[in-house]
Amino acid sequence: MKLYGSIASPYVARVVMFAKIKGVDLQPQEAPGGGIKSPEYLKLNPIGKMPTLEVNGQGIGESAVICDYLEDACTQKSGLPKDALERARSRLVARIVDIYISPAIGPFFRNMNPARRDAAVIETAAQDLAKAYSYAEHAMGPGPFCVGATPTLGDCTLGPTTVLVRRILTAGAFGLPDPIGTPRLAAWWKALEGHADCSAVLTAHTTALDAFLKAMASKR
Ligand SMILES: N[C@@H](CCC(=O)N[C@@H](CS)C(=O)NCC(=O)O)C(=O)O
Repeated sequence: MKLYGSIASPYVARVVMFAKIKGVDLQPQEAPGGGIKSPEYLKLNPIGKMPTLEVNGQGIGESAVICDYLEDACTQKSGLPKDALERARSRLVARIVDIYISPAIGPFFRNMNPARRDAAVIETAAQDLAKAYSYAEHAMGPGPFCVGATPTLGDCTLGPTTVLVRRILTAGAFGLPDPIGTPRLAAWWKALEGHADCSAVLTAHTTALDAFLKAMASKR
């Protein structure tokens, strides 16, 4: 089993963290052919995005599906809560990240340059993002993690995305309010940072993301 992509990507970091809480050490490596647009990589994953998991020569794309695969294939330790309703909550947090939080981040990336920034677009995206975080908070169960006393899929999905939001939109050029400003989300973040496996992945993700942002800024 090989995972392709960079830990700077929140989607790759999600898979690495999910594998880790399941007791599977899955370190991302450079895409075959030297990049995610190479013919070798596109053969495994024609979407041309990271991550891709290679299993027996076959490629599995999309981080959510890779996590599903790991949950099905690596059964020694589950990455989801035991109770069905709690499992649904954990999955719901992950889904909210994919269909509400991540799309609200896109406009910020397209408006990084202050000189060419569309203020109305940013205003709408900021409102969408705040709403999306309130949906995630509503989906959470009793904590301190998304659901219960140990990290599960929801944490692995929301965690790296929150690093990105805090790095670029809160501490970065946009000055948005901290997405973890409510007591429940602040307690969730503290739990994540205090968990050895989660915090190791968050640190690796943050370091790689900072290097990526620095390289991007020097190109502008
Ligand atoms: N829905 C995909 C999104 C993956 C994604 O957007 N990855 C970005 C890196 S953060 C990427 O590969 N971008 C390259 C591109 O779009 O060309 C997933 O969950 O895996």
